[in-house]
Amino acid sequence: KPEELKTVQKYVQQHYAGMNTTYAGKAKGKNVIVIHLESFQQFSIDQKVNGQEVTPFLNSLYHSKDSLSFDNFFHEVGQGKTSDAENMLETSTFGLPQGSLFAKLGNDQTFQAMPAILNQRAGYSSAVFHGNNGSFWNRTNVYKNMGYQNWVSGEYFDTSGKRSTAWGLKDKLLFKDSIPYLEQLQQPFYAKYLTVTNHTPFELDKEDQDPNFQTSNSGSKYIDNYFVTNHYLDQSIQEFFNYLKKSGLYDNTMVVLYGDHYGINNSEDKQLAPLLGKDPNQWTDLDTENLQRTPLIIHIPGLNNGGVQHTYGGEIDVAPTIEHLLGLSSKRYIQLGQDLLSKNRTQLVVMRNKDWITPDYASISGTIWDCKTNTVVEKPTAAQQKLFKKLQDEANEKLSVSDSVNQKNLLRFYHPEDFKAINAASYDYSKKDT
Ligand code: GP9
Ligand code: MN
Repeated sequence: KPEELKTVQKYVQQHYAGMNTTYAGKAKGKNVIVIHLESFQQFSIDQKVNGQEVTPFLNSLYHSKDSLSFDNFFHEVGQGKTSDAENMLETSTFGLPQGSLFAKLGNDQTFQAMPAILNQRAGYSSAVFHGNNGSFWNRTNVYKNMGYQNWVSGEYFDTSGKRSTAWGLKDKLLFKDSIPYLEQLQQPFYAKYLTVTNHTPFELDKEDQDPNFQTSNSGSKYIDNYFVTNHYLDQSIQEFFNYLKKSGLYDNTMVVLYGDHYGINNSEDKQLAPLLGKDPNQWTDLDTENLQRTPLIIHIPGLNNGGVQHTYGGEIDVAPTIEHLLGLSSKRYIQLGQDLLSKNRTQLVVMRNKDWITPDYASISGTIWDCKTNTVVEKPTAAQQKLFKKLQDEANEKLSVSDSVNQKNLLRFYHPEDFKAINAASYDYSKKDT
């Protein structure tokens, strides 16, 4: 066992935050559907344009008492964008400091990821549904190494002509055309949907646009288009929920929805500001950082005691949260996140570039901001200096532990209880004639 792995194990033991007994096991035995909302940011939740809600259905899920929703949840991706988000949700480790982990290491990496954990601990089958080519972000190789049983990518669907945008099958069609495959999955299942239509440059054919929705006139075509594809994404989710209810799957399924990263680049911030009720001339780097929130909505039919949670967390924290909701302890795994529902968690969100944010302060490119006043901390007291150093050290440590795990492929040497190593060769994703 290498020395590095001992250091990692010690870190994980020391940072294990436990679970929240009010919610642990609340989704035990249920199917899990993770819906990756491409480029969908928190500011769109409850946002109105021309007096109209942009995403009325997602808003209703967000506010449902059957949902655990998070309003201080941040994306933590690096250059691997979607693939970094996926990596965090599946493994509770970060992407790489440069490039995409999926692309750079995905061929040979030892993963102890959600599909395999849920399969081996609780008999879940698994599948990913996506409207783009299977090879994008090296997914075919990565998913085999993660133990995904089914990878239903663009090759499985009719993606011709107006059925697709530049990024693949349009979301409404993805949900609809996936149903025959979804219905073949043995329950309980762990299924992931990667949407694509709400992807920059947010272009959508007229006939797919809701004639009753009038978008903004912000001066930025990205922003105006963004609300149009947000609205389309919202309708696609609503249609999928209608199917889940009609088929009866709904009652026995936990649906986890999350935004993978920003869609609106900071070059558009000044045009966005008025729509968010802000003065563009007063826009700060902290305002930009605050926009890195993406929604996380965990919808558990019948939960009844959910609500909007204000804890500060990020994508790294989702896997242990899901495991605990399913009644599975995460303690035995090398997972760097902390259950978002735990009362003992540290509210320090670490970004891939070593920036960080807490409820009180944020570090952005080495400058410390006071989150309450939206100003730079010009003259920190001795106590503040000590605190900022402690937070930065903690952030650096978390990233370096993650990098050591991933860059040295340390999980090769780690054998959690009841976990059998994945044999990638045993998965065949080619489309079979049925
Ligand atoms: C491509 C899609 C987009 O298949 O997942 O990835 P992104 O460009 O957001 O990283
Ligand atoms: Mn993405």
